[in-house]
Amino acid sequence: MIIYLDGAFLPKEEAKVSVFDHGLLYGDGVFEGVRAYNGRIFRLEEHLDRLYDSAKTIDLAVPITKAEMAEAIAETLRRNNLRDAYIRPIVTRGIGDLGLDPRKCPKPTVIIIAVEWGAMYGDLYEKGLTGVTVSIRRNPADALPPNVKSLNYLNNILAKIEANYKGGDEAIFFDTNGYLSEGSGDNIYVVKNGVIVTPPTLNNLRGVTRLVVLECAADLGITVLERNMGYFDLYSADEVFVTGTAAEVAPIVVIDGRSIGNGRPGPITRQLTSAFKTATEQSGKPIN
Ligand code: PXG
Repeated sequence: MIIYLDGAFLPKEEAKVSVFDHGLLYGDGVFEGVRAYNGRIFRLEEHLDRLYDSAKTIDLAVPITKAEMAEAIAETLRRNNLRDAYIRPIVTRGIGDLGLDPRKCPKPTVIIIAVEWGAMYGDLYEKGLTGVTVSIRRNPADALPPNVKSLNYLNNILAKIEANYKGGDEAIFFDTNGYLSEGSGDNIYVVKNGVIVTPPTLNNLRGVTRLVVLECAADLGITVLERNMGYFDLYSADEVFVTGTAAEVAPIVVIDGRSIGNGRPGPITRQLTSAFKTATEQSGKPIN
């Protein structure tokens, strides 16, 4: 496995970061999760825009341009002979001292990891996932905005731990106002009477998959509403599904022990799963 690290392509064993890197010491940095399907990088531009916007928000100057990052990602895939992959670009604050002041970190660290990747949930796409609402709230936008895809994912990890203990496949977050937010690593949607409803993106991550799925819904003539929702909307839904680069489009058929709709993946979720698959097959930036 070859890793990109600060302009060099290194074997995994040699790709090492300092213990003084603030990415490690403070979770000070940003990342992305990108997929390549059949030799093409899916929605790379949107992922890079979000990476650089996340960095801008935390006042981190990415030391290479978006075009250079795009080429480094493609080259990482080439050097690893990957055509279907999950790609993890990371930019950390870089090496500093044990204080948290980022002014002590002159040079951000840039890392790109790429691994072979198939479906995340395996046969669960057919069966559907179980979701559990968690007591821990999504971090509010006026604290650490969920739209910053930062290296500090403890909020999400705590939600995942709670879901693990409660025996669910995915954690479902509410925000500090009691509004439905998102999953631990995916955006959430409720289908009711043929209409898709999804939360606005202040209290969750503006997912790239979300963007694509909303385009697919428009193409299919399905109405999508963005509005705040609560427990009522979730438990009384006809269908619930989540979307993400890793999860793609995944049905949730049980939440907190209650069956959603008839307890099986619903027709709108299935249509979107299929439309999304077509999108991944028909678009993307060629690696070569
Ligand atoms: N919300 C959060 C909190 C995420 O981390 C999404 C939504 C979906 O965004 P995209 O752009 O991928 O459609 C994510 C995705 C995982 C994992 O293991 C997921 C993400 C990052 C790291 C790991 O499921 N991000």
